[in-house]
Amino acid sequence: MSEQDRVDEQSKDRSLENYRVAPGAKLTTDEGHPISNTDDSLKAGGRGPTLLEDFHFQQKLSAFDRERIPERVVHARGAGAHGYFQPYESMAELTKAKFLGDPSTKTPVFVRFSIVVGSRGAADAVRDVRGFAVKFYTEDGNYDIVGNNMPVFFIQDAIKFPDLVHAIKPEPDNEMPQASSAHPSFWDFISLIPESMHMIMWLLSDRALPRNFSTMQGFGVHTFRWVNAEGKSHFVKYHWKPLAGVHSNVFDEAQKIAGKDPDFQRRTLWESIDKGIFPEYELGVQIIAEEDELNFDFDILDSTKIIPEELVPVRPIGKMVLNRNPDNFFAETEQVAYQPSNVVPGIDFSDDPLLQGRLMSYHDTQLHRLGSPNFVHLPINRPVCPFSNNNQDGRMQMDIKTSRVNYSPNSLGDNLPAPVAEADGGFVTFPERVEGHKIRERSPSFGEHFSQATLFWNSLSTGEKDRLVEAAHFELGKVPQVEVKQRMLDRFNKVDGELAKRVALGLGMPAPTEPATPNHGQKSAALSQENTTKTAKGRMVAILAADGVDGAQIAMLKHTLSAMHVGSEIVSKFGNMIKSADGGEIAVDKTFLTTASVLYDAVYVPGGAASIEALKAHGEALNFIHEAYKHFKPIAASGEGMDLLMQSDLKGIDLSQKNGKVSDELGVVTSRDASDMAAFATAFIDAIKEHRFWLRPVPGTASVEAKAMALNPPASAVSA
Ligand code: HDE
Repeated sequence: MSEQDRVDEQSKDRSLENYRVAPGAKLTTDEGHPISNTDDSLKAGGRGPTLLEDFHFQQKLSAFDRERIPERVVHARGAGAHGYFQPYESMAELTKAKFLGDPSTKTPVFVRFSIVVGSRGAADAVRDVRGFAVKFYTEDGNYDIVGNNMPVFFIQDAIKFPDLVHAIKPEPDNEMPQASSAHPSFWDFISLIPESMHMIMWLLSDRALPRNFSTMQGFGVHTFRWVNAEGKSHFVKYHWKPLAGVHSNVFDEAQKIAGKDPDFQRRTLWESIDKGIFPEYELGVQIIAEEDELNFDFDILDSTKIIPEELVPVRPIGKMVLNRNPDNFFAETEQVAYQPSNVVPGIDFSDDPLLQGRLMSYHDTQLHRLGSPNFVHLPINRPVCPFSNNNQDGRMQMDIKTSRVNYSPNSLGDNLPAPVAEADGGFVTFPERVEGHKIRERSPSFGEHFSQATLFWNSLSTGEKDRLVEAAHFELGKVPQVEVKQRMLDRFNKVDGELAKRVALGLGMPAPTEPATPNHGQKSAALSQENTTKTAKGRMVAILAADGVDGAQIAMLKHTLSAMHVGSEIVSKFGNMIKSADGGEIAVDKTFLTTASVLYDAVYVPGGAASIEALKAHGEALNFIHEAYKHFKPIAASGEGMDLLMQSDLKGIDLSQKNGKVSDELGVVTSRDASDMAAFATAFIDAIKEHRFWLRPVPGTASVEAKAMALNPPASAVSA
């Protein structure tokens, strides 16, 4: 292929088909009138006024004027994907839900991932809770699990939700800050709501900075109910576990991603599906017998509590695969309407007061957002099974009903549509026995707020703890009011005394004088992300290169990477092509200007003396490697590539003595002697599987500061 052909090939838009409508499509009005000119409005003379009779102009502009619908009050920014769910085995023993009853059933799903606080145009990578909403299109109607990426919530009763959301959203006078909880009103509210403390630990942790949607867990949060064909009920909690492992960004990286590519998470979701690397999640359940409802030292109806996996193990029951991107963002991702009240026979609710409130709020919000009860029949919300009832008319009725019978009972239409008896599969609410006085109060069983926050803290690794403390320094550091910070320090002191001291240190405040609540010392392994699946699949590697690069080394590494479903891109100073040392040509995917280190999971520097000399001259290449190192990412270099690493300030790693075939020190994989590229590639893949190397002594990170503090604690860190 000639150079010109290559340039043409590269500049050709590979997704051109996506720009085309139906073959031979002709321009018409919405009513189908053929239109001869859509570029000039109808005027009285070339320089005259526009005429009112221009129906095409009117329709085009008035349709445009109405293109926006109210964004979601929360979870406004999201990204969707289609896929399917398939159970591993029949769950019929526990639920009569048909989509869980047969391992050969593949149920179509539409998933929407979201951030909570930011508006529709916010950046993806911000510190926030993520929504994880799944709509199953089952043969018994739609079932929605509208969950989050954290297993608990801030509040116990839905009546507090507007207060929480007002407090966390931008402040009302100046609408700042966007997509951030780091402002006074949020921390003021939180410092007055002790039940939020467990969730706050999750929000300050790495969980609030997921790397991608494909590497975050999902949780149903509430306790739900499953009912089997015999009418026996069990309580159930849902867990989505990503098969790509659970991974997060570090805060510095997340902030940079928010600027370099605000669409990072929706882009990686889209691109990985496009490339056939489908995000996969295992659905797991914790099953609790009805008789055990009251046998825990917390209330299973309290959404600020988890059920530790040591008490009730998570049983994997099936797999969800996301394998198709939406065709149209508005029609699908924006108009999809999830409702926790969408359940199928075999699934029911618990009395969790947070869930009970949601059962009303989502339907109400869809009526407002989408404007009519007929939102249910928009293509993305429409059930795939037949549906019929006597609901009538309303804005945008999408069906033309032909029967004159629109009431029940009726004799003229054989009393159809006929109610379905329970024995024939009709939904019947579980006949839970309920009694009580009408009171506005909270059960005493909802009264303990700190022990699971402590459990979470105890379960984190040293690095995870460091980053949580750093997050608290940042968040509370944005709060000028000393009394708010003081109240938060008192709360942290109820979680763990050391935690309170470390947070106080960063705020420059005295540690609480009250004795800390004694730490119960319990841990739960499932709460740390470090115990996650290790895989390289789906990761993206930047290959830094310039003219004179060793093309054979690149080819060899790329071969191994793609065999492991790891993507790679050539990053260089200028676009288009570079020449390899042997005279070949290599296409450049991105330049140092159009991409950044934070957008990759790992970096590779191939050999080639001229390439390395050129890269050394660009501060961008050194900065690229330095950032990857600072963000604990795998870095590899072969041959002369090592010389670039040696200039990149990789603190704590001495490469000068490494002259052999393969060495791996804290995720820096090198091979000065590049004769065994296969072994080198394998070592690099192993490093990529780890995702991050937290033990690197990176200056400026809390772990290094914590060590310094342990040696020489400043006076303010010591409680009186
Ligand atoms: Fe939501 N929530 N929420 N929420 N929520 C909404 O519904 C609400 C809560 C969650 O991708 C809204 O369609 C109340 C917990 C997700 O379209 C609204 C309460 C959990 C999504 C609403 C909660 C969630 C929403 C806004 C307190 C995890 C996005 C737009 C009881 C289990 C769904 C909309 C999507 C969206 C109300 C708390 C998850 C206003 C009243 C707990 C994933 O109806």
